[in-house]
Amino acid sequence: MRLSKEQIDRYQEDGFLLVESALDGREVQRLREAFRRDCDVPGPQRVVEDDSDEVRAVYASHHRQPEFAGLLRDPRILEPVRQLLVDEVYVYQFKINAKPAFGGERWSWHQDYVAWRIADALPAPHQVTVGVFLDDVDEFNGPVIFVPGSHRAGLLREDRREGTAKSDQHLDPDDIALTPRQLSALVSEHGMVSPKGPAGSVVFFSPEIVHGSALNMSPFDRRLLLVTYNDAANLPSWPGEPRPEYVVCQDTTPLRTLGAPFLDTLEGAAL
Ligand code: HL5
Ligand code: SIN
Ligand code: MN
Repeated sequence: MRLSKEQIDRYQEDGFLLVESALDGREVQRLREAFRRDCDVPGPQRVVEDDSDEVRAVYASHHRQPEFAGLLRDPRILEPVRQLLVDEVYVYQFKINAKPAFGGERWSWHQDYVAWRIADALPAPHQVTVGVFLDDVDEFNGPVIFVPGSHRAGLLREDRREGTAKSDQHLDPDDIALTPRQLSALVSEHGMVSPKGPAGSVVFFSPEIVHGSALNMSPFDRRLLLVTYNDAANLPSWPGEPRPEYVVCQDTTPLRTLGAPFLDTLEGAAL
């Protein structure tokens, strides 16, 4: 899949771009099964909600489940990323936010690049994140809300909240949340948009765009897979120990695109 010039222009203008139904139902089914398996793997990569033992997020599933390892090299995902960013990219971070029915909590308003600058001294915001809808997303199950154009507002916060961090390793958006005053100003200028669509839809977004999402009180899960690609010439320059491999991938070898959709490649390999 190649993006048109119009789609690229829209991404540059708005800071995000939705492509509906990029993956089909069978593919989504396989990704859900892989996620279910991965939720049973104990370890620090599995993050639970504050007030329950429901899974909030799982990191680095592509290291354990071949479906995800394939998906991130799928031409429908990796080719657009190269068009939007640069030819040589690798996966910086991979996570799945579970947001289950009747309990998935909110994700506070934030800019992703703020986290990566603080935690990894990532030199520049040369990333693209791809969100893959593992469920139908509507206004009820806690869609991600973007402030279109806010990726051009610069870095809106430089530090993380002291003393109340949920984890030593990953940052929760709560740790770098923007203030109500900042949000009000941005939203009065730009408004808000929440891309919705069937499972298998894909949203590309900028590391600087302001985004967040409300809790899910609907009877429908909203599992969202998020792959962040980084420019291979923009490596973290943190002077100390890097964060663990599950939060920030250390393999910075530029990725090669698969010649076919990921399931074909997976099934071909199994023959
Ligand atoms: N959890 C990420 C990290 O790198 C940061 C968040 O949505 C991305 C803010 O620790
Ligand atoms: C969410 O899952 O709603 C939050 C996504 C993100 O912060 O990237
Ligand atoms: Mn985010």
